[in-house]
Formats: sequence, structure tokens, C-alpha cells
Amino acid sequence: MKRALITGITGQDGSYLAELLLEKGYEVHGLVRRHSTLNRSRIDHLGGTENLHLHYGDLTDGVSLVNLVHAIEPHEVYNLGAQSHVKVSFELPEYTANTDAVGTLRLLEAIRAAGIDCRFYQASTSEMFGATPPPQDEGTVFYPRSPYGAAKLYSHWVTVNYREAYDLFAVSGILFNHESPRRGESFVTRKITLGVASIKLGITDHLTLGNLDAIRDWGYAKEYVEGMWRMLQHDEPQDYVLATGIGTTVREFAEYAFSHAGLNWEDHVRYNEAYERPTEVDALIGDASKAREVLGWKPSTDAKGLAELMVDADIEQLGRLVAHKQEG
Ligand code: NDP
Ligand code: GDR
Repeated sequence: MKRALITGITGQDGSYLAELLLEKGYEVHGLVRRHSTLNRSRIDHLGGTENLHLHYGDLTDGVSLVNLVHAIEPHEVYNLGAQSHVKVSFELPEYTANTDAVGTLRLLEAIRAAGIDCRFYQASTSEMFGATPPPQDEGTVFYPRSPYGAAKLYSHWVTVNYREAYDLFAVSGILFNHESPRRGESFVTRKITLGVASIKLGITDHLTLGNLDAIRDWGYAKEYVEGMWRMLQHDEPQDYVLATGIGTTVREFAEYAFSHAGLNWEDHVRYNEAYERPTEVDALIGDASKAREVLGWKPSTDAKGLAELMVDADIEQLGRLVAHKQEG
């Protein structure tokens, strides 16, 4: 039985990847951070699964990583753990670098110290392209525009370096934005779909956003974790872009979401400059030809479909909460 270790298992991608690997018959080990209250809502439904094991650890604590890798001896490690919010990285630059950059180095060193034959996946990001105009692919010049993007770029290069220096099967997946009903509430897509649900249910009458002109290439997270897994099953370790190839503005995403609920976005969206970033990434549109040709990976959900499935999920979930409160 294959053993996998996932950092970031409590996050959006970690929860979908854990489901996928369990379905494939893996023994899945997840690194979880200590919180004052448990925050495992995305993996609660997997509770009691025989092949799922959770361990306390932290990417800022090298000893915990060394001990875990040594004890588990994983065949595959997926490094998804990160302070993943771009705007927050301007407020927590040092912590972001510690987790998103040095954390990767610590994990790679833990694998090396264990002397095991282990494949490594690094969660790299289109944010590394930053100011370089689209379309972006594996050969595009990097130009990060945030402490998050710069930290992730370190991790990308150190992953490449460990592959070349130590012959480690290490892969960097450069993923463009991917979303789902499990997306954190402070990312713009989920903020919009939750806002739509709250307005539809009469809880509020508006939603406040920042830059509506930014262009992103939004795909569905569930389809992207399949791509991560495929990267580690290939004969050779290589880097890949995963994207839909379609650019959509924040404004268009809002239009899709509001109109799906029978609402006009212009009646409800307000602007506040507090949501702007000191340096913005204007446009990210990926070219995933390599992943399609080499891995046979192809996304099937576009931004409109994504907005609609997220709105449906939020109206249903919030509706249940409201009904529950009224009963109580
Ligand atoms: P989330 O923010 O949903 O999840 C991040 C995960 O990392 C959580 O499980 C979190 O734990 C964990 N984490 C945070 N800090 C630490 C730490 N110091 N030590 C260990 N674990 C930590 O992110 P996503 O699931 O959306 O993204 C997964 C990865 O992919 C991230 O690295 C992200 O930067 C990257 N990425 C994401 C893209 C996207 O569009 N979603 C696109 C490209 C890259 P906790 O629950 O305890 O907070
Ligand atoms: P991003 O995602 O920065 O691309 O990083 P986010 O959803 O935060 O922002 C996308 C764009 O929307 C604009 N925007 C707002 N953003 C937020 N969060 N809140 C708002 O109110 C708002 N209004 C407008 C932003 O300025 C930006 O242009 C995500 C993360 O998942 C990263 O971890 C990942 O690496 C990249 O995607 C690819």
C-alpha cells in the first residue's frame, strides 16, 4: 500500500487530495497545526476512515517534519501547506516567508535526512509570474508582486535544485487559481458567492470588493488535485502548469454569480480601497498544453460553471443554517 504525506490537509486542496488518494487505496497521513479550537471542517467527513492518519506538525518547526517523515517513510509527499493569502502576505511577510519558503526547504531536508525513496510535489503558483503578461506557461519569466509570490518562487527554485542536486523525484506544479465550495471565505470567488447567498436569503443587501478589473484563470479545485497526483505518477520529474486557459475579470465572475441567483450585481456591489493590494497582479491566464499532452490532464469546468456551482452550494449551506437558527 502506498503511503502519502500531505501538508495543508485541512485546506481546500488538501481535503480534495486526501479524498482522491483514499479512493485510490493510499494510506494518507496529514500534517495538522495546533489551533485553540479544532478547524478540520473540510476533512470532518473523512473522520473514522481507517487509512487516514493525522499528526501534529508545522512547516515552521523543522524537528516535527524530520520526525514525521522518518516515522511515516512516505512514498509521496504533497507540500500544500502555506500562508496562502496574497494580501495577508503584505501584513505578515516574515511569517509568510518562514512557512511558504523556508518551510519547503525544511521538508525537503527532512526527506533527504530520512534517506528514503520518495516523490515530492510542491504547490507552486501562477503568482510567481506576477507582472509578466499572459499567456503564461512553464517557460515564462517570473516576476512576483507580493511577499507570497516571492516566497513561493524560492520554493519553486529550491524544489528544482533538489531534483538536480540530489536526484530527488521533485515536481513543481504551477497552478493557476482554483476554487470550490470549500474555498476560504476571504478569497474573492468565495467572498462573492457567499455574498450572493447572503443577499438572496435577505441576511444583507450588499457586498464590498476591491479591484474588479483583475483577470484570473479560475478552475475547479477538484479537477486540479487530479493533476497533482498525475505529476507524481509520471516516469520523469518535471514542472507543469495547470490552468483553463480562459481569463475572466473579477467583475465578470461577480456578474455570473449574481445573475445565477436572479440578481443584478451592480445593485449590490460596493467598492472599498482597503481590499486593494500595494502591488497588484493584473492578468493571469495559463497555457496548460504541456499537462494536457504529457499527463492527459484537461479541466472541464469554466469560470461561469464554477460561479454557479459555488453559488448553489452557498445558498444551500447558508439556507440550512438559517432554517436551523429559526427552528432553534
Ligand atoms: P488553503 O489556504 O485553503 O490551505 C492552506 C493549508 O496550509 C491549510 O491546511 C493550513 O492549515 C496549512 N498551513 C498554513 N500554515 C501552515 C504551517 N505553518 N504549517 C503547516 N501547515 C500550514 O490553501 P489551498 O488549499 O487553496 O492551496 C493549497 C496550496 O496551493 C497552498 O500552498 C497555496 O499557496 C497553493 N496554491 C493555491 C492555489 C489556489 O488557487 N487555491 C493556486 C496555486 C497555488 P490550517 O487549516 O491550520 O490553517
Ligand atoms: P489571488 O486570489 O490573489 O489571485 O491568490 P484572491 O481571490 O485573493 O484575489 C483575486 C483577485 O481579486 C481581487 N479582489 C479581491 N480579492 C480578495 N481576496 N478580496 C476582495 O474583496 C477583492 N476584491 C477584488 C484581488 O485584488 C485579486 O486581483 C489566489 C490564492 O489562492 C493564492 O494562494 C494562489 O497562489 C493564487 O490564487 C494563484
